[in-house]
Amino acid sequence: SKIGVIFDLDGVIVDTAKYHYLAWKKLADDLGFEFTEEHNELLKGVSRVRSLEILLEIGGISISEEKKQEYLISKNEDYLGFITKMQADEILPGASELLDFLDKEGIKYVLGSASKNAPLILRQIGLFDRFAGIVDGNSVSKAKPDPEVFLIGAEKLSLEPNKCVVFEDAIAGIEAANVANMTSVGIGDKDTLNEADYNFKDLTELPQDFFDKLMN
Ligand code: B16
Ligand code: MG
Repeated sequence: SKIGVIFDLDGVIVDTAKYHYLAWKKLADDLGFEFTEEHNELLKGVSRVRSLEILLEIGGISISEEKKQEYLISKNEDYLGFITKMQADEILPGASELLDFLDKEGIKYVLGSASKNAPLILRQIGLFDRFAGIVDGNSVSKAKPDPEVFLIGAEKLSLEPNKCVVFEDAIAGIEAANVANMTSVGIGDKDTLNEADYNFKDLTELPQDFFDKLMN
């Protein structure tokens, strides 16, 4: 029977985590504490507001709501400085090939990302028009691991959740897909993403017949 695919953005289609890191690190520098790449792992798949809270916890800093709003704006401005320079050559290995394959097979796909900048990033890399729908940080009220983002994705695909296959690089995203009763595919470290139904190091590792058995 018919299936559909929901793609996470950061960590699956592009590596924007490195730009988030640079922008958050600048804020940490300004606030006078160290923010490492290891710390940055904690922010993957997490919303912008939650990311700031985690960052401030790491620095042991407590600030007013007003200051928080100010930092959220300045971090995003710095981040935009990086992503407005992104181009198609930043699409991660295997992603374009997979979209081509899905098009050929007539399998529809939507985006399911926590990022409010997702439409901009997809335009930068030339993939915006390929998706049957975009669900991003602007369209949800509850962040992953809440399944909301993927359940809206299923609606956009006009499919039942158990007919949806989610590609995710973050633990919170795999959790969200599992709670939604979807097939979860972990992209990245399989020990970290051990709750996923399937694991692949990256999208180039996906076997040709991967979708065949899911369609029965
Ligand atoms: P923004 P994804 C997530 O993207 C990132 O992994 C996460 O680090 C970021 O905080 C979040 O988007 C929000 O991004 O500040 O652009 O709204 O993995 O869900 O595609
Ligand atoms: Mg991600």
